[in-house]
Amino acid sequence: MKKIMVIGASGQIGTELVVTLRQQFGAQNVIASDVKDTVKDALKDGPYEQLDVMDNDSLRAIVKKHGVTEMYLLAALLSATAEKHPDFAWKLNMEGLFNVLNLAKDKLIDKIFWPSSIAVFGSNTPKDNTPQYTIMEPSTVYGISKLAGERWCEYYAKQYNIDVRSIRYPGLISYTSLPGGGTTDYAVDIFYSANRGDNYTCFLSEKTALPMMYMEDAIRATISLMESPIDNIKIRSSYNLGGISFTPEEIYAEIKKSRPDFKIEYNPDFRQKIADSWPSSINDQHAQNDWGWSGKYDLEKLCKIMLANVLDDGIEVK
Ligand code: AKB
Repeated sequence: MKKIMVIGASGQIGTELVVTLRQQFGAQNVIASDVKDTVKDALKDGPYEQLDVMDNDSLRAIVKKHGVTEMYLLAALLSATAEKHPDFAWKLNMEGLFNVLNLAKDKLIDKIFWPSSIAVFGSNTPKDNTPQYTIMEPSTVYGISKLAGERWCEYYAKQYNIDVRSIRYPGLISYTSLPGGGTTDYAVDIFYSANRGDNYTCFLSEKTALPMMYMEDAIRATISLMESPIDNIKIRSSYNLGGISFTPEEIYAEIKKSRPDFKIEYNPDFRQKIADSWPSSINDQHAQNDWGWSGKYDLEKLCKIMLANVLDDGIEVK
């Protein structure tokens, strides 16, 4: 019997992932877990465990208590916040991963999902249609932790025969749960301003193209990767995932079609340097070939859904 645990369940990806996993595998078979002691409404229909993933003893006790077989580890500090707290970001991002990898090494769990990011690439990486295998050289704390994490995942997979699977997420766009501390967060924030009727001040410049993805595509990709037959998983570091690439200027133009009075100005801050070091678009041929990946959402579809739903109930779910 599959028992899934999601660590970082209150975050942007975690909330939607838990909801979808519970629909597919049953609410009682998906244990949501987060460092937060209050449980979000969206997570209240199944088990919840308050946990700091760096607390290895508690992690192991919870895994044994529920007989967890699969782990999705989402707890991490993202790019912008990690630059402000480099020591803590390294500690959380790496210790959390080792604690979970060692659960599989000690045969307490069978399978792991761990998210990597486009942040593993750096300014010497080819920017357009960035291939799976290329120059990496990340220049952010977050990117360094993700690249190191990828190497460790592959090492554990090869040395200890562990089934660990991973995706290099682009910027993720969703309305049920806010992102926090990322460089791509502008592409979510902008919809809140548009729907409130405020002007938006963008922290990236108008021409900064970045790979992005609507959350439903990201969740589908994640579960599809995890459910694929083991022989299909050829890459044990992390799979490139492309999504759609656009600039602030382009998303603004798309939003303006439905909100003609909406205004934007550009005031790039420290996050511009981070964005400049990342690819503009990603080649995900390996994900397509190995486990049949294909995305469904383009910029137009994404904007329509976001505008229809952001602030719809007047509540921002954090
Ligand atoms: C961030 O901006 O830090 C994240 C990411 C691309 O991994 N959204």
